[in-house]
Amino acid sequence: MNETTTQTGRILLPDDRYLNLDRTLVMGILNVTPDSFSDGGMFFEPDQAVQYALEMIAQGADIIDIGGESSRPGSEPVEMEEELKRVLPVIRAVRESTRIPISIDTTKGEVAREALRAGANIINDISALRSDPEMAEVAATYKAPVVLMHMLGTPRTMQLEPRYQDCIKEIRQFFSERIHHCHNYGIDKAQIIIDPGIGFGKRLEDNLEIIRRLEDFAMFDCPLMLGTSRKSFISMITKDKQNPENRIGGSLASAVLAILKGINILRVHDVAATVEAIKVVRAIEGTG
Ligand code: PT1
Repeated sequence: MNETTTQTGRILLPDDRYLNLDRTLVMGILNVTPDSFSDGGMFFEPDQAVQYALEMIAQGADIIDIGGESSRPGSEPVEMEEELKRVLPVIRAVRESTRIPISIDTTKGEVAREALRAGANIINDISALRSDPEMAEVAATYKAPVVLMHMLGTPRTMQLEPRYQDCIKEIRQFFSERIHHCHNYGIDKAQIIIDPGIGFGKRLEDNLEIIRRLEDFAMFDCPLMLGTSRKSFISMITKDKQNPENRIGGSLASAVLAILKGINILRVHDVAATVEAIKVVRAIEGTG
């Protein structure tokens, strides 16, 4: 379909369903963190969270990404008990009312395990299985697809002084090493999604180069995911005075570039707008 980036085929879920990769999939963000009112909403009440998930599904979301630990620049880690308390009721409630594939955004093996038991289907680990030595085992045991995201440092410190000799090359080496790690734990190559980690220990120029050169991650034959939605690099360009609500146009521009390059999964706040963009791009390309 596209001559550039990514994978066709499918991602197999633990319940034997699959995600078809013949078009760009939209992952809607459902944050259950106290600092998230401007970043996907503040959804502590399971009822409200389900409501919001259903809205995103109605707008065409293919996956709902549920996370209880913020990973924005400067954010502090959350205790496991607190994280479990935030995400489990929401996962259960979303699963009770829909069959939508759910990803759990966590770096903790125990949180991933409990989330999968509660009805989640995919592990989204911003540390790419480095934070918790048990995470690979959990993924292998449950045969859950895993998102391996690149991050330089930790959320608390990652934006203090990020530096690369060659950003793309270093991220590629990182993916090679992490895919090898997965292989050692018996995680099937077809279950691995890679994500270069926009905003995670990256300067503006690094973020832009990653999006410009998404094709350079096609060599792994893994589905490629990207999260640019409402991130601060957009404000650095548009000078929108750091108001995330003003980042929608910039977010959509970056999404369209990624769609043109054949990105497999986009992680976004603005599901309706992104789904429309995908449809229009496909129509223009003659693939819709
Ligand atoms: C992402 C992602 C994620 N982003 C995956 N998971 C966040 N796989 C959480 C900023 O610069 O891109 N991929 N989970 C959110 N993290 C950030 C990072 C939010 C940076 C905001 C910024 O504003």
